[in-house]
Amino acid sequence: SEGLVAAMPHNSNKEFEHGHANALAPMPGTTVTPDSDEITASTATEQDGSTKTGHAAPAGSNALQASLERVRVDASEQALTSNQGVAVGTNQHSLKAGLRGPSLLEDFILREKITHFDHERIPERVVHARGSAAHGYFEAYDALTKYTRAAPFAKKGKITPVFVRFSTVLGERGSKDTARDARGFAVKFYTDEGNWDLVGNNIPVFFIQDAMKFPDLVHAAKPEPHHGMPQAAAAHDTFWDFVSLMPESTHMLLWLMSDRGIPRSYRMMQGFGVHTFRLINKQGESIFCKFHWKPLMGTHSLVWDEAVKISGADPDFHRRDLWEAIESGEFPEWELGLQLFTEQQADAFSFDVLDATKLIPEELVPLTPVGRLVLNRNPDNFFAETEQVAFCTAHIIPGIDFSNDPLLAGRIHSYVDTQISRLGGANFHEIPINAPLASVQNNQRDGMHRQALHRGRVAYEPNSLAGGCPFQAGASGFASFPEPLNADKVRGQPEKFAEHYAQATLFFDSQTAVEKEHIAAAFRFELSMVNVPAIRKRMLSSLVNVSAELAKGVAAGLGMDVPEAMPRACNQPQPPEVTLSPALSLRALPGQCGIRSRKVAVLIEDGVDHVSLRTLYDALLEAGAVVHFVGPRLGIFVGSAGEQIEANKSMENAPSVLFDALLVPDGSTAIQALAGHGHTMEFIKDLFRHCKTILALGAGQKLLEMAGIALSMDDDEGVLLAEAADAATVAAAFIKAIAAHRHPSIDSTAATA
Ligand code: HDE
Repeated sequence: SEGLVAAMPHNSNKEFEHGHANALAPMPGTTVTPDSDEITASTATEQDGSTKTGHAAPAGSNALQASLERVRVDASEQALTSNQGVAVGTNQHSLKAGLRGPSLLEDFILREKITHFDHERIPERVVHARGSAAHGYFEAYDALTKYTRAAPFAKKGKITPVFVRFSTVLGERGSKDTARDARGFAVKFYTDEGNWDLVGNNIPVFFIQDAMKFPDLVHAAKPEPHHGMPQAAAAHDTFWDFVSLMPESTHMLLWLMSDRGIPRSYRMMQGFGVHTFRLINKQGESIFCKFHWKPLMGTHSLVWDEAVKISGADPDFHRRDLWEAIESGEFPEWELGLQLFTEQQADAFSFDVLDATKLIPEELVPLTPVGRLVLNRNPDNFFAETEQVAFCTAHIIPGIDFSNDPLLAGRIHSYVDTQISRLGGANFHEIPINAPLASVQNNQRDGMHRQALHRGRVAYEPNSLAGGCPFQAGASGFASFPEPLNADKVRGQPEKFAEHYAQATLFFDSQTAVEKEHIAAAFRFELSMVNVPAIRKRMLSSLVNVSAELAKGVAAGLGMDVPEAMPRACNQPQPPEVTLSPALSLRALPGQCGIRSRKVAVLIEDGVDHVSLRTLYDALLEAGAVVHFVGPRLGIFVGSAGEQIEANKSMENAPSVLFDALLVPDGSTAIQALAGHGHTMEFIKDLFRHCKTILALGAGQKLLEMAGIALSMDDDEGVLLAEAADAATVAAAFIKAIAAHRHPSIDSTAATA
């Protein structure tokens, strides 16, 4: 009979990476077809529509692909050459005076190769060093011209190419993906009016209110400077010393200690622009705005024990997840929602909208959905694209403007500045991944690594020799909102900035019981890694202001008494408008994506019942899941009626933390054999402990019993039991249970397990 193998679908957009012959050809433009009338801008000096950096992409193809296509390199059927294009005869031996003689200085081929190698590394990002990225597009649901003249929102259905990079914050470039940390969510829109970078995080607030404190925050959070530890972790003295002395960080700490700090996948996180921005329409009218990305797959997280184990089993967990999903045609998608509010509304809020440690509850200003973001193509080259992409908050376009958020002000400077040292000079905008699709014309010249060949003798304005070109765009160019200002020059902050706890309390109170437990457990773990007792105590005294319940829980876990509350900077804050916000709880936002791309492990051994397995396998594939056959070793196993089943994973190379669900098949010989392997019990127990869905068929139920799982739990939605004959009927329940992500009824053990 036909053998069972794990199905590995692939992304037809990337066919050439799966052995397609014409590897150099650009991929078809069907996924992103920019409006041809909107990307036709040519330049004053060149009318030839070439695809040089900064020039218009040919209409009707994927604009972003076309702009990168000119730099794509493919070596198939090519000879090896030096950097000067000289064919290299042998790549094995250096040039020597005699076979046993000294190597010769004239060996330019060796020297070029080694010299280039010596300079392969560039500085990593100061923060957000570790990241993963993908190409895609943004599609506007409708024209948003009432509020903004920004190009991506110009009309219904408008497509704008994007490049999106997700990242951790604290770890170095090679650190693990599943650290407890905030995640970066940076989107570069290649609009036809220039590049717009929306450089956000998966948490809607930040630690500090003023850019002045950013270097202090990062120095405190990064590995301690004397011994360089810990890597990719905030669980150490200097971080907690700093934040316990900076009560404004409390709200962000609550988010970070919640399960949001350990996302299941980049595809399952929200994104936030964090700061208040302005939208400006053609008439020059402005409205305040906050940007929110919501994943279609729902927002899901790991549990701590799982995150710790994944970091050992697969430090690239999130990178691999994103890559594999896109490669298999499961294109992740987010909806962009805006919170739009007027200056008058803002003035009346109990908090200041210029304070990045505060969010605007969705109950106060609901989200207006305006478009969707789809990621549908992996980069060709990690370094050229993911590493060299330069996101800068200063990159905004007509129709969007900054607010006076003092944290944002520092960012507007910092990002451009940091690229200059990271990417080696002021021309980083010419690196293909950073080059706008819109035409670039100005009188800036020269600098390291200049690519553009500016023609003519004019590099100044005003001029008459070049007919005044490039000319000022006037009303169609970027214009800042003319906000009237009449103020003293001071170092200080607005009064409402002094209130630090109301929204931390709102966040905590809005969580479900399980989420609250996880927050307390995370604080307990982090503070248990702090060696100086006074720091722990200070942090606890701050938590008393958030919630007595939380402070009590954390203190008990540390074997400490609850201290006095930390004195507040603001004793009579304005009462908050919202005291409960379900949108802040992960459990309140169900996914809509079923089980597409979810990973299901099937334990196999010789003697498994093939018939029932095939039924479930087909049902799972039909529902879009990725099924892996996990054996005590790789290779072929033989089913009870002689069928062949190939294990593509082993319990050794793929422990159960890497899967979303488990199917234990029927077949008493197989179950007996599985019971004899060292990894089996751990595999099952971890899945159970992490509250994921398990289905055991027939004899497979025995294995659960041996792993200490009480079969009386069979009415629990997370552990399903059935006879092999009922495989077809139980399939739907299994799929529904996997879609629930985790099962709260057994969840409370997870954080502490
Ligand atoms: Fe960043 N941040 N940041 N940040 N940030 C950087 O820029 C900075 C802040 C964020 O995938 C750096 O290119 C300052 C908030 C992301 O390439 C640097 C301040 C938010 C990324 C920098 C902040 C972010 C960065 C390091 C306070 C969420 C990665 C390398 C005033 C809204 C982008 C680089 C990518 C990266 C400075 C605070 C998000 C040093 C000075 C708030 C997603 O310029």
